[in-house]
Amino acid sequence: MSLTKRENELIDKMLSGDRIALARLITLVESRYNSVPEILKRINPKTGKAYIIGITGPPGAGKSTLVNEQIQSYKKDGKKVGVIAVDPSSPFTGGAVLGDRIRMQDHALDENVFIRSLGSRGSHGGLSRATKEIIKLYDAFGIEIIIIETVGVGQTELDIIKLADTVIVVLVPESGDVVQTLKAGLMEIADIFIVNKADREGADTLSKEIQGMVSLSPRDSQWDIPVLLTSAYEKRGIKGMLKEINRHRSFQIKTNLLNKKREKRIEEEFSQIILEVLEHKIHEKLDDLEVGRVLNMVKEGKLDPYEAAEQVLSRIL
Ligand SMILES: Nc1nc2c(ncn2[C@@H]2O[C@H](COP(=O)(O)OP(=O)(O)O)[C@@H](O)[C@H]2O)c(=O)[nH]1
Ligand SMILES: [Mg+2]
Repeated sequence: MSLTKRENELIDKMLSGDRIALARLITLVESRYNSVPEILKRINPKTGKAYIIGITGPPGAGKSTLVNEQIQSYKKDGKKVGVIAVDPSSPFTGGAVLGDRIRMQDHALDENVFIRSLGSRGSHGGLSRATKEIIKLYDAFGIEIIIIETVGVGQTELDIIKLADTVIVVLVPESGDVVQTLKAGLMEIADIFIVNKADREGADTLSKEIQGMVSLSPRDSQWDIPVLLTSAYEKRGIKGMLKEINRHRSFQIKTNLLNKKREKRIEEEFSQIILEVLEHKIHEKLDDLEVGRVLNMVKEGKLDPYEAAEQVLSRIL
């Protein structure tokens, strides 16, 4: 399938710096539009330059507030920055998505700042896929720093390590038992720990606890995971955070870790593309092969499922 003239024009516009074209393409990607693979294929040569920062932690930890401060700072340096806020909380109950939008709207009219919130609704095959694709669009657009904010528990939170070059885990004094939090897998993914809301009681203790865990945990690189105290609210500790992000970036360049991470990502992407194409082709064939008829025979007990699957597969492969 090739792109239509209109689709090609939209991509041309985006590549020449048109923000509206970028927003349209993101919408297409989010809606799992048919031409997405072709779009990504066309923009691929323009990608690979952006630095990707992941920021994760419990809801309410102050991630968006911290991201806001980061944006301000990158803006001052004249850098283009793109944010993807992956927020699975429903807009009907949580209000966090709306909150993010309102606060980040300070930058909405800024030429060099782009913000997109992603809900989990209708995400077919996970948030990470749409996130990955939006990263590519941002990257091709010429955005130098991409920040992904994820919230919640489980896979989305941990998946960030596959996408981000630097992972920041934000905790707060009230996030409860530190051991529990770290058991959730956050220990393994953090390149930088932040204890936010340092203006509140308990921040020092938490920071020491994390420090203790960090020093005990086995490490496979020479990177010393910093534990930083910030108060996003009072704009304290922001410079330190940015400095550590830069230090981590330099460390990874010096030790070739950044290249290794990117190669790994390409590897995963490559096998994912193959699997997707195969899956698609198999589904097409299955429709042709009257699988329903074979399935009915299994249901009626005339054929066992293994034999049935073998029969069908032998006609595909
Ligand atoms: N006291 C205090 N409140 C903060 C700080 N950072 C953020 N907040 C507040 O915590 C709430 C949640 O912040 P938000 O950035 O939306 O958290 P997120 O869910 O992690 O993105 C908001 O009301 C913020 O104003 C901080 O350093 N200190
Ligand atoms: Mg948020």
